[in-house]
Amino acid sequence: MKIKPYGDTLNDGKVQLSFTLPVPKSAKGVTAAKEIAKDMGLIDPSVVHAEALSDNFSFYIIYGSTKSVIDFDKIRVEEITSKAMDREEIEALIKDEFDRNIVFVGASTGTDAHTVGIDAIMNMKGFAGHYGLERYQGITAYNLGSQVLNEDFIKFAQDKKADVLLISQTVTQKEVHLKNMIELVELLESEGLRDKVILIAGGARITHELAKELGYDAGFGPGSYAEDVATFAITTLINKKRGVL
Ligand code: B12
Repeated sequence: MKIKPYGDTLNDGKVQLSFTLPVPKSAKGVTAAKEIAKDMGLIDPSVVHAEALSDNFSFYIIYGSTKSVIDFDKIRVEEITSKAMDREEIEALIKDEFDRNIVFVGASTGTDAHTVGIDAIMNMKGFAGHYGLERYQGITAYNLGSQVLNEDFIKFAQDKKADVLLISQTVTQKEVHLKNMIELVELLESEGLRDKVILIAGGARITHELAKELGYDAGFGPGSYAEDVATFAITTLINKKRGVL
């Protein structure tokens, strides 16, 4: 199936684009923004919003049409397709399958100061009506907060005999998340720990596909909740125990 973006009528190719230019807001700035959009291949771009950010910077929103069409059927992505269990089902599964608590250790690692994402997954009160892992019977959850160095994270996880490691990465500027995520995998491998844990990453710009590429077991993006993560982690642990993985 061939698809293209649309705004008003199907296949009209309408897209919206926004960017900042390092020039004052002016008629010349608006024309420059339009020229850039044309140069990017937009047909009939129009600047629908222009705003001064400061004396020397201005912000533009542009509408236009794109010629781009893609074959949706040819797209292949790795995604987690299994349906998440609810908290009670997960708790019952842990009780049936393990005679101990499953230990999750999580943090926003490296220099990343964002805690809201990892808190949403781990905190007792949870997020958007979904309780966090701390609430689950059969799970011991340690949330180390933010700006936790990979070395310290691993040391803590080792001390607690963690089964599941949860990494949150929000800042992606200059690909700092990639460097940090790769470093963690390398450190785990050098300690001989990589295969002993389930390694899961999450964050606004993390996808399952990216996480897999970087050597993680799974990745979760916006709109994920504790039960998604717990379902994946517990079923993977059970499969490992049974030698299925
Ligand atoms: C709040 C916030 C802050 C707060 C953070 C407070 C705190 N205690 O967390 C403060 C003010 C400290 C802050 C600082 C900075 N911020 Co800030 N911040 C935000 C903001 C407004 C909201 C982020 C948030 O809380 N989202 C809500 C949570 C619930 O969503 P989430 O993180 O996506 O989490 C969900 C999923 O992704 C997933 N998930 C997340 N983590 C994990 C982990 C696991 C294991 C799993 C399974 C799932 C999972 O589950 C969650 C629930 O569904 C965003 C903009 C925005 N509107 O998104 C900018 C934003 C993230 N910040 C940004 C930036 C640049 C910064 C700074 C670098 C700014 C600066 N120059 O100083 C600093 C960071 C410094 C540093 N060293 O990290 C940029 C990041 C751009 C980029 N991609 O790199 C954003 C996008 C703003 C922007 N548009 O520029 N920020």
